[in-house]
Order: sequence, then structure tokens, then C-alpha cells
Amino acid sequence: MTDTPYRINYTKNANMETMKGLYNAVTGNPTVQNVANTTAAAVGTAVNTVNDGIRGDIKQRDLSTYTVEDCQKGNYITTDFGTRMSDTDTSLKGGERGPILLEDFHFREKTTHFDHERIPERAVHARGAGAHGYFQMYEAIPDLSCADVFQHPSERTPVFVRFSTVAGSRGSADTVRDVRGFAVKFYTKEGNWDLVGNNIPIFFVQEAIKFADLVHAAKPEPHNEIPQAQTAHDNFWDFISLTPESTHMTLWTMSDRAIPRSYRLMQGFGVHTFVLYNADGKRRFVKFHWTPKLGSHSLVWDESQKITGADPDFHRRDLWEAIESGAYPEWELGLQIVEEEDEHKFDFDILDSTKFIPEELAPIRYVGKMVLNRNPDNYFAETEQVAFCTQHVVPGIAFSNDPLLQGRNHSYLDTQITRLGGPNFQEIPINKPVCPVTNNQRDGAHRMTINKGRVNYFPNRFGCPMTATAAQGGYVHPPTMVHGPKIRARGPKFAEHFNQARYFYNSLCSWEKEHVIKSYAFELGHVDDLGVREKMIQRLNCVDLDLAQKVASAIGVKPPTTFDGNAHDQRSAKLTLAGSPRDSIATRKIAFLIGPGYNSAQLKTVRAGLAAAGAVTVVIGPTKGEQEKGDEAQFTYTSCKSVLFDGLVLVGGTQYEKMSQIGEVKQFVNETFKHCKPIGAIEEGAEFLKTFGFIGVGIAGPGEQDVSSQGVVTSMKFSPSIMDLSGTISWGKDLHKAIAEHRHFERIIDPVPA
Ligand code: HDD
Repeated sequence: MTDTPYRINYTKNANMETMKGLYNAVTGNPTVQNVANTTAAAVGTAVNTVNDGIRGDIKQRDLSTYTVEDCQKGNYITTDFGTRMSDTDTSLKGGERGPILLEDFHFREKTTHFDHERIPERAVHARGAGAHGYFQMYEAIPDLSCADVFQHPSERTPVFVRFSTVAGSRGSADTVRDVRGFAVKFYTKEGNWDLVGNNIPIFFVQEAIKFADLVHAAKPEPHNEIPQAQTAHDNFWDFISLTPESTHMTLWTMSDRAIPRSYRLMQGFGVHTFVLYNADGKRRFVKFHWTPKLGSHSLVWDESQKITGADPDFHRRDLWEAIESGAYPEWELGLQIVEEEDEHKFDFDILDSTKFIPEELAPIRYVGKMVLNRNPDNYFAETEQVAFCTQHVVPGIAFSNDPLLQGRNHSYLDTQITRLGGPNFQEIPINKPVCPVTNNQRDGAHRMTINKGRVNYFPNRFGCPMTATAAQGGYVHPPTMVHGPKIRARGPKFAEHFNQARYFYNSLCSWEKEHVIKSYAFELGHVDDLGVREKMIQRLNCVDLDLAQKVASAIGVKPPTTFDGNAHDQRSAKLTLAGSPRDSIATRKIAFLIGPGYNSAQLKTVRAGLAAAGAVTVVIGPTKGEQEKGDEAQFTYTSCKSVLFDGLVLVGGTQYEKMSQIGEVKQFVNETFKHCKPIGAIEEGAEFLKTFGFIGVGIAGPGEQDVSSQGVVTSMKFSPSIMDLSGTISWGKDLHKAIAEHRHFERIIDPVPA
């Protein structure tokens, strides 16, 4: 690999020693080990030349010193300690048919390594996928925070992000109904900052001390370890029904937010109220928001259940493929700021993580963006070994007294010690900061650093390493008043649990409400204990009477007749997924189902038109590979399912009477419709679609105009300009709109068999 220059612009503590240390720590480059005779300016120039290419960032540079090229072609196979081996397939035996000898050091070493290759999976969030990228500010915000990561719009801070589900094991499916983890590690010049959030802005419990109970209840039941990666069981709802503060969170997890279409198409939230402080020590409260550029979109429940079988790696694959194809996922970082003096002005407590701060009360200011542009080289080394800790902060970012956050600050460091085998996990390449680590920590399992010298304590007669003042970039906890008796209690506003739950439910559009009702009906329908089901209906009846009644009727509980809560009508247009941007079809995956006689010109034209707008097109034919007119099919009717796509196109020419005899084809079309996805059809394709008799859907007939109805876009006349988006109307334009809409929930889908 060539020696790419990269950026270090360390202004805050810009003395020569720091520059040297920083440079050497990051590069490990012997040619610049001694820069003592060089001027600071020269070092600055040497390291300041920026290469913003994918592999040019400072963290990638650091990681590359540990990276070994693929397969090591041309090398001989060796033992772990370097001895070349003549045979790695046959063990050393006492005679061809005799016992294996203890002397076979190669067999023993290879097998012993294998025997110890697994580490404990994460206690929660075991299933995940990660990616590298960068964070960049739009403008500096020194008024809000002195953190260096927020000051330089011209610079890119490397990040590593890990998305995850919560409840399932490492090998569980991606698309289960669950909260999604959204953990971001910023490799800043002042050390690592970990923002360990979720895709839902609130949490189940108010106190960290309840986390173990929550997770025990959510995980598979202890006697038989069933069910995997789902909360549809007695123990979970038993806990929830007895924990009224959780009601609000379950409204979110029963909503479509818990079945995202993609990690790329979901929001992220820091959840807690954090604190930002500036160079003058002025503190403000902040909530962090990640908003995806392509909008927030979800699956439908029937579909997500089917994907768990059709492609358990659905989200992992989606993230990987998007990055490999150059369609880099992007989010904006938003800040919701609350002045310190306004801490108590809300009717909820901002320290209570079961509440969000409505945007109407504190608008979001978008200050930067995050782009993920590189897949990991090695899943285990990077995504599995990455260790996020909420307590990893940098000067300018601090904690509020949220008891959930305070407790998390203990738990994350603690868990890594078990998971990663000791206290030196900060030396694992993916966890290493890009700035120097200089302290008196020594020893412990797997210590990599060879610290020279006699001193491993402080103070010492050499005064090293020095403590840093705030002006020297030291973390000085912003002075904060702490008062009150030592007491196991919570603030008085923590006692109210249902107002925001109702606020959220009020804000949902009609199809979102219907999905929430069906989700509760599904989950509680798996609960055998009648007492638990009854208790849950009592909880829901503190949120909304109609919700409680409909769920009760579905789960064999007597529906309540009068509402038991505060019947307020507050709502926000910001909380419905229906309000998310719907103007792009970038990265949507569209299937083309073709059969004998298909029209190749139509196929090519429509594919090219969709691809030009950023969509991914996939051909499904009777056989894999080259088709009768030379087009390539990536899948066959039997090797893939409709649930893996965002929409379907049926071009003309195909002898659909033959296709209609094939069960998989009929299921494909029915399911696409049932899951409310866009369907485009031309000529014979439109006629074929008519045979399905979808209720209320208009379809173009012979000699008729193009028809776009409920996301079904049909035309009886193909023209080479059909995908021209510049005119006022065209089939292509309507198809584009239907795909951008993502789902068409106005359809009547109940009678559709699929
Ligand atoms: Fe947690 C992992 C997010 C509450 C204890 N948590 C973990 C991960 C995410 C979150 C995204 C996976 C990180 C990764 O990809 O490696 N957790 C949250 C959020 C919470 C939350 C948004 C509430 C606002 N967590 C929470 C509490 C505790 C924990 C209250 C303990 C008191 N979380 C853990 C953990 C994990 C973890 C057991 C498991 C693996 C790990 O930390 O590294 O320590």
C-alpha cells in the first residue's frame, strides 16, 4: 500500500511533543519517529495534507497496520509461531491406521485455536452489523460545546457504527420485531466519543437497576430457552404489565419502527438527555438525533416474519451491498437544546428516559452529517470486537443525572471485561483511539503495549504523564450542583407514565394505529396467562380506549367500556412515519419477473430508467443466468421470494398464461400486493395483473390511458420514452412516484392469499 498522507490538525494542545506523539502513535511510521529537529509547522504540513478518499482517513490508516492481505498468496502455510508445514490435512500417526500421536504439535495447535475461537456474545444487542465512515459538521458550534469534533466543518472525523437487534442471539434473524441499536464510535482527536443509542427515542425503564430484570424477561424463558429473538411470550408481558413506565416504549415497539426496512432507513437517538458545555463552562442539555437522508421506512409484519426465513441476514446484507455499490448511507446529526434554566419547565422530567422532548418544545438543529462508506475487512476483528461504552466522552460533552444513563456508565465497561477477556480491550485495533494514550495502566491479560521505564504510578518523581487543564485539552467535569438526601427515590414527575404514550398514539396516522393494534394482538396472543393479558389491557386503557378495546377483543379479554386515562388530544406531526420524506427511489430493490416470450427492449428500458434514479433492479426468470433474449436473471422463481424486494415490474411479451400455472409466480405477485408494495406492469403484464382481481385497483385495458391506482401503475402502450421523467405525465413517472411512496396502505389486502 502506498504511503498516503492524512490529516492531523491538532490545534488545541499544539506543542511539539504532542504532535510527535500523535503522529507516531497513528502512523507507527519509523521514518518519522524522530521529528524533534523538525519545526511544528513542518510536522503540521507533513500530516495536514488530506486524503479524503475512502481509505485515507486517520483511523483506517491506524487499522491498516494490523491488516493482513487476503489469503496470503505465494506464502507457505506455517504454524502460529512461524514454522512452515508440509502437510495440514493429515495428522501424525503411529502407522497409517494407528492412533494420532501427542507429538503432532500442528494438529494440537490448530485444533486448540479452533476450540477457543468463540467469545461470549453480547448480553444484549448480540446480533449486529457494522460499517466505517466519517462525521462532518456543517458549521462550528463553539457556543454550545468546546468538543473539537464539533469545531471544524472542513474536517472529517472517522466513525465506526454498529447497528443491532436487542433480544436475539448472535445468529438470530435481522428482521424480528425489536428495538434496533444505533451505536456510533467517533475517533476524535481528543479521544473516543461513543454515542450508544437506539432507533427509538425513549426506553423501557427509568432506572438502570431495572435493566437486568427487563432483559431477563425479554430474553427466551429460562427453563426451555424459547422463544428466540421475540418478545411474544408470557414473561416479557408479565414484566411489562407490572411496570407501568414501560407502556410508552411498547407503543413504539408495537409500531412499525420496530420492523425497519433497513438500518439505512431508520432514525437514531441518543435517548438520554446529555449535557454540552462550552469553553466558558456554560452548560446546556441536549438530545442527539440521527435522521436518515433517504427517509424512515418500515417493513410490514407478515413480510418481516417471512424474511426471517428467506434471508435472516436481510439488514446485514442490505447495509453491506449498499456500501459496496457506492450508495453510502447518510444521516444528519440533530441537536435538541434545552437551556439549563429551562430544566424544569416541562410537565415531564428531562432526566426520565421513558419520555422524549417534543420537537414543538425544543426544535432540532441539524449541525452535521455522518456517511458510512466502507465495510469492515473482518467481521470478528471489527464488528464483534468493537466495544462501545457510554462513559467514553470527550471535553465539551457530559452526562445529565438521568439514572438510566448514570447506570449505563458502569455497565458497559464492566461487560467488555468479560466479553473481551480483560481490561486491555482498548488496545484492540477497532477500539484504539487515534490520539495518544499515555497513562500509568500496565499489565492485565493480552497487554500489547510494551511500556518502557520504571514508573507505573502517579505522582512520580518524573511528573509523567502530566495532568491537563481544560485549556490543555483536559476533561474537567463541568461543575454541577448536587443536593438532596441519600435516598432510593425518583423525581416526582417520573411517576406519570401515560401522557406521552397517548401523545405518541394520537400522532400516528390511521394505518400506523392499525399496525400497532395488530402487533399487540399478535404479541399478547402468544401470552397464555389470562391475568397478564388482562393487566396489559388495563395499561393500554390508560393510553387509548379504542386501542384497549380492539386489542382486548382479539386476545380473549373483556373489552373496557370507559377510558381510564387523561383524554388529552395533544399530538405531533413529527412522530408519524407517514411524514418521512418520500421523494427518492435510491437503493430501492425492484424485481422484474419475466417468463417465456418476454420483451427484452421493455425490460432494458425500464431497468435503465429505474437504475438512473438510483434503484437496484433484479431479474427473476425461469432459470438462472442467460435468458432466451440474452438478458441475465439473477434469481429463479424458486430461489427467491417477493419479500426481499421493494416492488415488482411485469413487462410485456411474456406468455403469462404459462406463468399463471406456476404457484411461486402467483405467490410472488399476491405477496407483493399484500405487502402494499408498488407494482408496475406494461401490456401483457397489465393484463396478467388484472387476473388477480385485486379489490378496487384500476388497471389499464386495451386502448386505454395509463392508470396509476393504489401504487399499481399500468400501461397498455410501451414507448422507448416511457421512463422519461421530464414530462408532466408518464408511466415511468408514476412508477417512480409509487416506488418513492414505499408502501400503499390504502389497499384492501385481507382477502389476498399469500
Ligand atoms: Fe445498552 C449494549 C443501547 C440501556 C447495558 N446497548 C448496547 C448496545 C446498544 C445499546 C446500541 C450495543 C452496542 C454495540 O453495538 O456493541 N442500551 C442502549 C440504549 C439504552 C440502553 C439506547 C437506553 C437508553 N444498556 C442499557 C442499560 C444497561 C445496558 C440501562 C445496563 C444497566 N447495553 C448494556 C450492556 C451491553 C449493551 C449489557 C451489551 C453489550 C455491550 O453493552 O457492549 O452493557
